[in-house]
Amino acid sequence: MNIGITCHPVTGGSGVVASELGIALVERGHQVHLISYDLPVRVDRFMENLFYHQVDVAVYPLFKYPPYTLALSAKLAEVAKTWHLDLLHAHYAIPHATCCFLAKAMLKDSNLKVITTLHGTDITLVGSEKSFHQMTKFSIESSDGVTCVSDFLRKEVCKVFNICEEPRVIYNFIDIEKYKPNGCTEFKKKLTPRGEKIIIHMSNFRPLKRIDDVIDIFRLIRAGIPSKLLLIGEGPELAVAREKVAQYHLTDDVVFLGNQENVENILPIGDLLLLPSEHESFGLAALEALACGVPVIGTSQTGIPEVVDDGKSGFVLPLGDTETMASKGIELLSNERMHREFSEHARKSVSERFRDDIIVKQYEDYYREILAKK
Ligand code: GMT
Repeated sequence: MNIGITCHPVTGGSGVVASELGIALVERGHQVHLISYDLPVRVDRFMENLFYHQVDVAVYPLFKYPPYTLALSAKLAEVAKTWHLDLLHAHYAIPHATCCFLAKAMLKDSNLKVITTLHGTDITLVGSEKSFHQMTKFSIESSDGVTCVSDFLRKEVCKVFNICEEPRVIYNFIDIEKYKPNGCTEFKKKLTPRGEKIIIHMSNFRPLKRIDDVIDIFRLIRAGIPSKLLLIGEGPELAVAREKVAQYHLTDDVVFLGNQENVENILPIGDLLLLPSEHESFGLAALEALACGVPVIGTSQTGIPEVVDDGKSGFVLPLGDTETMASKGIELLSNERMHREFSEHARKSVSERFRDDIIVKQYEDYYREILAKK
């Protein structure tokens, strides 16, 4: 198939999924065209059938805001026509599903299909906002096919937009050869000279990630068991985190790593990942940690319970219950046998349910199903 993919190219789960899907599809013999304003994250090598088309927005004094969505729509139509694309795959509803709809409308007589993958905040935050609600609903309903990255998100789409039949759940996926446990590295030895435990949080540091909770949980765990906290990522809450770490006198035990390209080299040194989010449709960070054999503590009112097996590969607990999260963390970190069992189960369940070859095939099958529709 000839496939066009458009996504938010910056660091963030939806961009990661979009580009890794593009690469995996090329490896399976398809031709993929990535279309965005920047090269999407994790596209780190040349591949013969992987193309990147940059969207440039013309500046004109009349435009207070550069019309990126119009430029993207025009580029999508141009690429679809020139390269005879079979379908456009939009990741994240706004603005991508809308732009794909426009591109298709511009190519009146083509058989081009549009598939939209909903990732989470496009529904739970952006799409729920009044000013975007109608446009998001319209764009989802105008797509030829719609997928959600979890059943939790599918139910949200039903609740928020009253679109209940259409979306197909296709989970996010992982390359288990890249994300794997690799024992104790030099970095770990240096970081934990007294054999402290390593706790990790990885996100884009937005308010919904509840960084305050991460630090509270860590403070309580550290009081019971010597440990260090590694914070991976950047975002608006980072300054708040630094302040709180200083206020609790935790500076020596918290390491701010910023954005990291190759998290598969860092995650395996962790003993536990914390993801106490308020909203989380899936939790790609949790999946990446589990594949590395790192148990996860996350929140129950999200899609995380579909990824983390409660009591087997981690714990899913109510939002804001930092005390229970900390006590479960201490229980896990102080019981070697329990930790080993959780770690083994994490790796096993991820490879059985979220391995890239299993999930990418589901996308291929779904593409074919949509292409076969009149
Ligand atoms: O987590 C974020 O804020 C980034 C966001 C995105 O769109 O890039 O992530 C969403 O999509 C990821 C990939 O499907 C999911 O793993 C995340 O759970 C989801 N984030 C939220 O629902 C908050």
